Parts: sequence; structure tokens; C-alpha cells
Amino acid sequence: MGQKSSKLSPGQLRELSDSTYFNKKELQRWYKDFVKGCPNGNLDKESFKKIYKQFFPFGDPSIFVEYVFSVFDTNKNGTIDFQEYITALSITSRGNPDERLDWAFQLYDIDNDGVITHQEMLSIVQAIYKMVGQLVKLPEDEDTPQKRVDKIFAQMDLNHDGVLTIDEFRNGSKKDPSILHALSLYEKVV
Ligand SMILES: [Ca+2]
Ligand SMILES: [Ca+2]
Ligand SMILES: [Ca+2]
Repeated sequence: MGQKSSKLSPGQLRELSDSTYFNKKELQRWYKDFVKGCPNGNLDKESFKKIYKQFFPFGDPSIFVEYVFSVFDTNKNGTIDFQEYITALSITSRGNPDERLDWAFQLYDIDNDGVITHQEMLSIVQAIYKMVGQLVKLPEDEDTPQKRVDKIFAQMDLNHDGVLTIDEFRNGSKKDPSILHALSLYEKVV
């Protein structure tokens, strides 16, 4: 693959300004930066890790990045193209609360089967704790990933079946916005 043009075509622009919350001018600017960082138009996992590493120099974001990367990479081909990138950015930075929650749900629902298990949430929370390192002082009842996940499930798993559906997740997150922690961490990055 050769060097990509640093401008989006009129057709791509129209499509993306319809499907995201960015206007054409913003899209061109994002695209220019994207192509500067990824001259072949594809962001690979290693480059994605480097971006996170800049923001979390004292922690280890590598595991968290694996999970976030797979949410970005909607067609699961192992790289993030501009459309995937800007769509995720649009939802996480400008989406309405439900869109953001759905996005976060995808992050936690690692195997994509429509429910979040205790283990899935534990994996993500562990990855976040690893990434943040010792930067954040946590209250005593959530100072380990296990305690944090137990607390979240106690609040959210209304029918006590050990998994969270999208409805339980949505309702619970509205009561406890800190569940979107993963998302807000991500916002700092963009
Ligand atoms: Ca992809
Ligand atoms: Ca699942
Ligand atoms: Ca449940």
C-alpha cells in the first residue's frame, strides 16, 4: 500500500459527515492527522499501544489496548482504518449517553455474546488498574479489581443471574456513572 492522499474524497466526506457527529472541516483535520501518523491509512495495534503509553507512562496499558482495539476494529481485520477510527471517536466524544453506554458495553462484552459475565468485567477492570498504575487513590471497598467488580455486580445485576444484560448495564450506569470509567480514561487519550 502506498502513501494515502492527505484529503478525504468528496464522497467519503459526505458519508462520514452523515454517519458521525463531525462536520466536514473537522473530518478533514482528523484525517490529515490520521494519515500523518499512519501513512498507509491503517492504524495497527503497536501504534495504538504507543499512543496509550504516552498517556499512561507509569502504568502498563498493553492489555487494555487489546480490548479497546477490538472494539474500534469493527470489521475485525486486525487494523483500524480511518472510518473505524473516526466512528469510535465520534461516539465516545460526542455520542449521546445511550450510544456511549452501548460502546462501553461492547468493550466489557469481550466475547460479544450480548451479556457481560463477572469474568469479562474482571478482565477489563484488571486491565484498567494495570494501565492506571498507582496514579489513582481508590476507596477501600474497591481497591482491588475483584472488589470493584463485586461492587458493580451487586449494584447492577438486578436478577442475580451472574451476568449483565444491556438493560441492566444501562440502568446501573445511569445510577453509577463511574462504570464509564473505562470510557472516560479513553477520552483523555483523544
Ligand atoms: Ca478494521
Ligand atoms: Ca460476553
Ligand atoms: Ca442479570
